[in-house]
Formats: sequence, C-alpha cells, structure tokens
Amino acid sequence: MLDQAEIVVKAGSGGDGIVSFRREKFVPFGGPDGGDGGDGGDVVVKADPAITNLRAFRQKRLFKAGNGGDGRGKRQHGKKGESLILSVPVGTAISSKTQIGGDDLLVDLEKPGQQMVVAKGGKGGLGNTHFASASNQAPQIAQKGEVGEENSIILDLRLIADVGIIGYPNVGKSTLLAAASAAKPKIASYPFTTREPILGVAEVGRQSFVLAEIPGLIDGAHLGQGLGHDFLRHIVRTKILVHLIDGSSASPVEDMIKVNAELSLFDSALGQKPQLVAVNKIDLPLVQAKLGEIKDAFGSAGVNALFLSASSGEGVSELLAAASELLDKVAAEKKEVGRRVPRKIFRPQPRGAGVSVYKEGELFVVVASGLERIMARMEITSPQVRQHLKGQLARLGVSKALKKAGIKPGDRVRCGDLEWEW
Ligand SMILES: Nc1nc2c(ncn2[C@@H]2O[C@H](COP(=O)(O)OP(=O)(O)OP(=O)(O)O)[C@@H](O)[C@H]2O)c(=O)[nH]1
Ligand SMILES: [Mg+2]
Repeated sequence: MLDQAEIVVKAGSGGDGIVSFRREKFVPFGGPDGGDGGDGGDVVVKADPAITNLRAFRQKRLFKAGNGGDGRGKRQHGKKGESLILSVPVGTAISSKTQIGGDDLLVDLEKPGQQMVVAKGGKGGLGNTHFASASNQAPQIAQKGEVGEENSIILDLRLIADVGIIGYPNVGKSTLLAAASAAKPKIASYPFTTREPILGVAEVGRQSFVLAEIPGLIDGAHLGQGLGHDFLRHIVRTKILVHLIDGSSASPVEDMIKVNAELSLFDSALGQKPQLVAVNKIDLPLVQAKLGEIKDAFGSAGVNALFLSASSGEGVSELLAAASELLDKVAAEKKEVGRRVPRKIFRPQPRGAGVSVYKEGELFVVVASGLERIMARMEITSPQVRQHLKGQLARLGVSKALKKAGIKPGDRVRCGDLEWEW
C-alpha cells in the first residue's frame, strides 16, 4: 500500500532546422528551402484507474520520449518526436527533486485521466526559409533543435481515505474499523498488530465514506521511530481524523496531547486537520469507574470527546454520524475557500529585466533568462548567425547592460556555455 518511486524523465530533443536551397533545372539561383526540425516528444504522467501500483517504476529508472526528426530540403519538416505516456494509479502525487535534496509537490493526480507534462520536449529548430529577408535572400542560418527537458521526479502513491483513524498502538483502531465497516483487520492485545494502513467503507444513512486505520503512531514517529513516518504522510490526504484514545490509559488527555504533538512535528498541516476525539473501551469496569473524571479532564482541555466501546459497539454509530457531519462541514468550507482564492495574474517582464552582467577577471559574464536558451541553439561560427545574435542581444537589453558595465570592442563575453569576442 505504501508506494514510492524515484525516476528520471527525459523529453525528446527537437530536430535541427537545416540550410538548403532550391535546386531545379533551369533555375540557377533557387531560394532557401530548408525545413524545420520536428518538436521533441513530451513525457506525460497520467492517472489511469486500471493501474494499482507503482511497481513498473521501481524496476526501471530512466524514461525517454522520442526525439524530433531533422528538417530536410524542399521545405520538408522533421517528424514530431513520439510522446511517452506513463500510466500511474489514481492518487499518485508527483514531486520534483529540488537541488537541496528536498522535494516540491507539483501535482496530485486525484482524478482518472488527469495528467501532467513532467518533461517538455525541445522545440524543433527553424530551417533557413525563416531567415530570408529583403537584404538577405540566401540565408546561411538554421537553428539547432532545443534539447529536451530532463527532470528527476518522485512518484508517491498515497492512500485516499476520507477519515483516518489514529492513536497510539493497542487503543482499538482495528476493532473500531471492524465495527464500522466490513474490513477484517487482525486484532490482538499487543501493539503493532497492524503494520500497514487498512481501508474500510463505512455507511451512515445514505452516505458512505472511506475509513483508514493508520498504524505506527508512537512518540518519535515523526523521526522515523516505530514503523517509521511513512504512514504519517498518508494521513495528509485524509479529510478528517478520528483520534482514538484508550480509556484505560493512565492519562487519556496526555495521550491525546502527545499524539497531536507528534502530528504537528511531522507536518504542521496535520496538526491543524479537523479531528474527533473518541475515548474507547468504556465497557471495561476500570474505565466505567473513572468515566466522570475522564470527561472532566477533556472538558477542561477544551475538547468535546465522544465515548465508545469498539468491542461492544456502544457509541460506534454516534461516532460515525459525527464523522459524517464533520466531513460535510469540511467539504462546505473547502468550497467556500475555493471561491475566495484570487486568480493568479502573470505580468510580462519589462525588456531588460532579468539581465545582469558581472566581470570575472577580464571576462564579461551575462546572465539573462531566455538568452541562454537562444544561445544553445546557435551555430556561432557563421558570420550571419553572429549578425542575427547581435539583434537578439539588443532586443533583450543585453547590449545596453554590457555597455553600462564598460565593455569595449575586443573584450570577451560569456553567456551559458558560449564565449565570444565583442
Ligand atoms: N474491552 C475492550 N477491549 C478492546 C476494545 N477495543 C479494542 N480492544 C482490545 O484492545 C486490544 C487492541 O485492539 P486493536 O483493535 O488490535 O488495537 P489497534 O489500535 O488496532 O492496535 P495496533 O494495530 O496494534 O496498533 C485488543 O485486545 C482488543 O480486543 C474495547 O472497546 N473494549
Ligand atoms: Mg490495529
């Protein structure tokens, strides 16, 4: 049930555009007819209900889409590279690995058919037909294809349950799950009987929801103690929690506080998740005897606890009704928040923004978003290309920035992997 895989995805590179001129009988000087390169294929991850695990991604690590074909003469464009579609189970979260070793959640593929491009194919280079102008009718310029994106991503199949049943080991989580649903988890009088999350479906009136027993919550679980913190991340996706507490424990309120602290230490959002506190095992005479005391203790802690016996069934239907009600409330609030989220506004960057120039000894180094991409696609040796590049540099505000930094003809400039003379 716990499923994770780390893979490398590589999109196809774009094909090269080419330099070619028409050659026909009786036409001595044909015009340019170099075709464009085809775009490289994308790598796409798609949620497919037919897939149930991430096994396929644990055996193989590199997934590549097809490259675009090169352009040819007679304006023939290169073939588009074939995209690669990776089918994953619904409920897979995709994160990208950050350079500092962490990960950033990119998307949660929650719906069947939902998909995301995880590596974008490189654009095909333009053939020389695009560079013809009134002053240059025989252009020797063609663009190289752009290199396809390569990314390291983490696929993480998380459990999808509406309600997570949490609590210390042996408090009766499995017993409650068995009483509330048709699931048949193993029940025993020792801790860590349950070693993997277990799902069950509960029905309340005409509503039904998925319950999951989350095992392994002990002090230090956020540090990986006990069964480790792998299960804790499953709780992140549940909508609400049922926090089950053993009524026969020495201090039920303290148990609740400690488990909640463990949740917050793992992820502050978990500590904020709505929860119902339920005190179990009220059938035990020992618990009956101090029921009033326990109620008062929770009352003073500001918690409106529910009381039940998972083994006798007393109070179970009331707990399920309360869970159903809380789920409705959470869903209504989510809708409300969804309406209030402001639309994102993208503002185009003014020209010259994002260009910076610094000196490395005698060398002028240019850092400009966009320029490195253009440069990587240039065959800088040809004089015509250099002319074209000069135009691009002026357009992006790079020339101005270099002049401001005091550049003189003959000085050397570097941008990305390319170095040239000014
Ligand atoms: N008297 C009484 N015993 C209960 C009740 N609920 C559970 N138990 C007992 O408590 C013990 C643990 O129950 P489980 O349901 O396995 O507890 P759990 O929280 O799932 O435990 P782990 O999976 O090991 O973390 C078993 O011996 C159960 O029979 C209850 O309401 N009353
Ligand atoms: Mg259990």
